[in-house]
Amino acid sequence: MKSAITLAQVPEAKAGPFVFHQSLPDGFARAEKLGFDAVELFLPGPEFIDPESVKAMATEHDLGIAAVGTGAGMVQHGLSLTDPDPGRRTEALEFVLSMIDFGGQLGAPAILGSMQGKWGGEVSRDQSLAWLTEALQAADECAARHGVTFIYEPLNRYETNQFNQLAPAAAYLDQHKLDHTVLLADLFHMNIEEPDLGEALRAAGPKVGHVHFADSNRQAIGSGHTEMTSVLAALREIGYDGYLSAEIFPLPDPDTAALQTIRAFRDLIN
Ligand code: LER
Ligand code: MN
Repeated sequence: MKSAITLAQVPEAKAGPFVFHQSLPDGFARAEKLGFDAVELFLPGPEFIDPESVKAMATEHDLGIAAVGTGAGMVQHGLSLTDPDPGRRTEALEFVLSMIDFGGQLGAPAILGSMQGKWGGEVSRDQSLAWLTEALQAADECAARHGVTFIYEPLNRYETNQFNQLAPAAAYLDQHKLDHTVLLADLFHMNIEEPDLGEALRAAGPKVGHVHFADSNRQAIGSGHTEMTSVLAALREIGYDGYLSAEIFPLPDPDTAALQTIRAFRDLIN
């Protein structure tokens, strides 16, 4: 397993669960100094920076790009793949596909989190799932063309009502033959939704393609009450060899949160 830390460049996400909000060169330098393997990027969109410049920073600092988020489409533009307005759905899908293209040029997968939206009001669960499936099929194909995966993230009940747990999401991906789409096991969301974190990881097995490494309070591992030994045992059991990426609040400050994360990672991995 490999370590990663989040770098965000979205002003609307200043209060969100991302560690470094400094400039990208500064964030890459801090990640390298602390010994992380990679960074996960949360950017306003694909025009924010040329992928070649990101590649140059990654090479300079000997860091991988673990993944790129798509949540700016929601936090900056209010876009959702399950919006009742067809024009807004198209805009949302174009944004997601453009981030898959961006990540693809870096060999990195894109993540679908908040832009999956939710159903309710005039939109039935079936209708919403049909729209989500259509979008995921396009995203799955686009990721496959780039030779990367697409990452779907079940979120806790306060953020979505599409999928809140790993096992039903894994069955749904299978049912729709979304073979290039993997699941994001965000330990913070799982702490709210899964009766047993280890069991949930074992149930999703090979579908687990990315992990958000966060304690129960969404702070650095060691700050809350999530029991990590059994989580690591389950990840090892399913043969997980991807990233443990710290999508956490920068508390008490970004450097301390990052340092605590890398120490926890090393303690757990060794
Ligand atoms: C995104 O990775 C995530 O976990 C969401 O909670 C962000 O809204
Ligand atoms: Mn997450």
